[in-house]
Amino acid sequence: MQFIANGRFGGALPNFCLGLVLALVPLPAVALPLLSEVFYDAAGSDNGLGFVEIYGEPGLSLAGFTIEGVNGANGVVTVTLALVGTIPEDGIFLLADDAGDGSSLVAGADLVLNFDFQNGPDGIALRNNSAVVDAIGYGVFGPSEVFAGEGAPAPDVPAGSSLARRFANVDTDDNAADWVALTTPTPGFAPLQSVPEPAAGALLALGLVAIASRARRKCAVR
Ligand SMILES: [Ca+2]
Ligand SMILES: [Ca+2]
Ligand SMILES: [Ca+2]
Ligand SMILES: [Ca+2]
Repeated sequence: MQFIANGRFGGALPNFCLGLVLALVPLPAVALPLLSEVFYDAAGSDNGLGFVEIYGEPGLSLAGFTIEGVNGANGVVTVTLALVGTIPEDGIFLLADDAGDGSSLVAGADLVLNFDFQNGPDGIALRNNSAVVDAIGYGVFGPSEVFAGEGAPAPDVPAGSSLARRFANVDTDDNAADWVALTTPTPGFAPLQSVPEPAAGALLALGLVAIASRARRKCAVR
């Protein structure tokens, strides 16, 4: 921010003014697709009950995308699942575990493959070819263990509970902040954070511009 150093403020911009400048910078759009829920430990046997939800732009082809299980004990990838198909109209793609006969006990699956993610500390990653697009690590990781998630780990949840993103369209790249335990898993459904209506957004922007112009006058007086 060259103008701060060379501008008429003659050095540091007062924090108050800097805050307003930052407030006027639009927030970046969240990069999709994202993992939106994982269910790795059903009560009793997990077979046919595990699932991974992916939230994305409807119509996006998942060719080249994979889901990986990462062992928290040593970082070794325990399973790689190649995704097939496209994100459906509702934005939620549901990958469910094969019960052994090609079907799953999870209703509404978009894709059935065979997997059984481990209980924590462990990790699940969404990749697009070699790039990690999104990842979650859950549980308490010891010093010699490998956290393959983002930020700080999400908690390990008891059998029967899932881990879900608070809002499927919000990703701060901190698993501890973004994910919560659900005592009742919700395969195929996810809450979204609403974006302001264009009218409300415009009013908000106008309000910020008015505040900023007042602040600019105030800051320039110094
Ligand atoms: Ca279980
Ligand atoms: Ca299975
Ligand atoms: Ca992320
Ligand atoms: Ca869900």
